[in-house]
Amino acid sequence: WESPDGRPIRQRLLVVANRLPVSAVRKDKDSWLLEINAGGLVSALLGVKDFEARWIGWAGVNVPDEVGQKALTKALAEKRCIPVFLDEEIVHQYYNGYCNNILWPLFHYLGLPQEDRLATTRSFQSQFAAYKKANQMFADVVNKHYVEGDVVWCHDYHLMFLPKCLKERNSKMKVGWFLHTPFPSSEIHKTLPSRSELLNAVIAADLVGFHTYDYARHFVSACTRILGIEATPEGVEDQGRLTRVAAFPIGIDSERFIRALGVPQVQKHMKELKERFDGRKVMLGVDRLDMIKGIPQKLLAFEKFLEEKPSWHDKVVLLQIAVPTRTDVPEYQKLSSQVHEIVGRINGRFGTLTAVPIHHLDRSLDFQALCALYAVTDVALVTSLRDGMNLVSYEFVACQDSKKGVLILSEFAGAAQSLGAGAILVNPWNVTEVAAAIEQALIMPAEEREKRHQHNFEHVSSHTAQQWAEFFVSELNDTVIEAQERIRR
Ligand code: ADQ
Repeated sequence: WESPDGRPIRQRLLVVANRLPVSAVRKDKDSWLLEINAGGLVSALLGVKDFEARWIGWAGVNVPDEVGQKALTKALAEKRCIPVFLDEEIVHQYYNGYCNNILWPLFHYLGLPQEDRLATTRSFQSQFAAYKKANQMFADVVNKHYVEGDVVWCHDYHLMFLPKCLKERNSKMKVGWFLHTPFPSSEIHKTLPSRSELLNAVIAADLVGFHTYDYARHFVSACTRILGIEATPEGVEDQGRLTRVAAFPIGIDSERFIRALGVPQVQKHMKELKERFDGRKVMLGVDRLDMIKGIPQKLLAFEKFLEEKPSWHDKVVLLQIAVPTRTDVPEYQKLSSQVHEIVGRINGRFGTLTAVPIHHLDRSLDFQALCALYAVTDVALVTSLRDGMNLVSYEFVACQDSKKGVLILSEFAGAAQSLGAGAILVNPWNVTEVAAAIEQALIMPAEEREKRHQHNFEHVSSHTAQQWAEFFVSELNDTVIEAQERIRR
């Protein structure tokens, strides 16, 4: 194996995630249009030194025919991606059902869905069966492409069963698993009907990683309390076999954001935004439209601030960019209506004929527009009710080196543990506290802003996505070597 620049490759890295980092659009029977979704994870993994990464995952489209599957596989191979084909029923039960309707809300402390709690457990059981089946399908693809010595890195709550499927077939495979969401308190995890099976499947991995030490601690507690196995200083031990459990806080490719600010198109955007909002302080929210992001709570806090501080009415604007997700799910449709209703009410109450206090956009922004927005913002508002890390807070900090704006950050986002000293930390459920934080941020003296920003900027630029990935992979290698040495002793 050689890297694209001809260097010899020590090891191959198989990255297994539910979704491949590409969008695939079918052009005709046997041709596809592919676009790589540039994001933190992609650039982190592409940049991992001495490894060649391949992705294995679902392309996000249903391809029922063999001709289409063959053509897509071939096109993806050029992007170093390998598809797992899931049919509509599996996607419905595994992805929409077990992953997004059960695990996602549970891991964010929103509980299990009512109907599953009350009604028969039939739908829960069939969704869990589909989850296991889908994980086995991912394992089959990994096994097909695995070469001895490869490192296999499984990602997120969609693939908690995968480590077990892989190790059952090949106990020597180096398997790591990383969770991008929080891992909740063991008291929450305990409510899940398949609690033990899932934990047992995860600890089949050699290394299990989380964004924060707290999530790792919750996971270890769940293992000791639910499975009755031993906690050790390194992780958990079951019948003499150690699974290492540790925190690996993710970062971003900060250089990519900093570089973008120098691009003429971005500077043009910035100039337009500055002119558009001249004389007003700009506050910004960038979130996926998801209950965990606390968008209604953020809007209520802003409303309270405007209610209590009338002198600010025409001096501040909140730009809330919320990309819709899971739009076919009734709970998400309800959230969207609720957000629109609150925005309408606030703009009706505090707007004038020429200006409104909130600009709410229901869509994604391209990278350059996003960087320009981050750069002209005075105060960023991240009020997640729970969030594994929250990369928006990192991206904002990366783009603020000249403005030195203020970050208001939920204490329930993983990022609070790394950016807490520079941000104003808030409890997003406490609307009065967030309203007070908005005022504190808007009037903060330049010297304090600079000090806080410096703290955060140093963190964001020195804890990058690439380092995160390299650290995880090297720890996985070391963990396996240590385990082999222990066995030999
Ligand atoms: P997400 O829940 O997606 O990720 P986050 O970490 O904030 O949350 O990342 C969102 C990404 O989407 C950011 O890169 C942001 O720029 C982009 N984005 C969001 N809204 C956008 C918009 N309107 N237009 C354009 N881009 C937008 C999950 C977990 C997080 C964890 C990450 C990484 O829920 O807690 O930090 O994975 O592990």
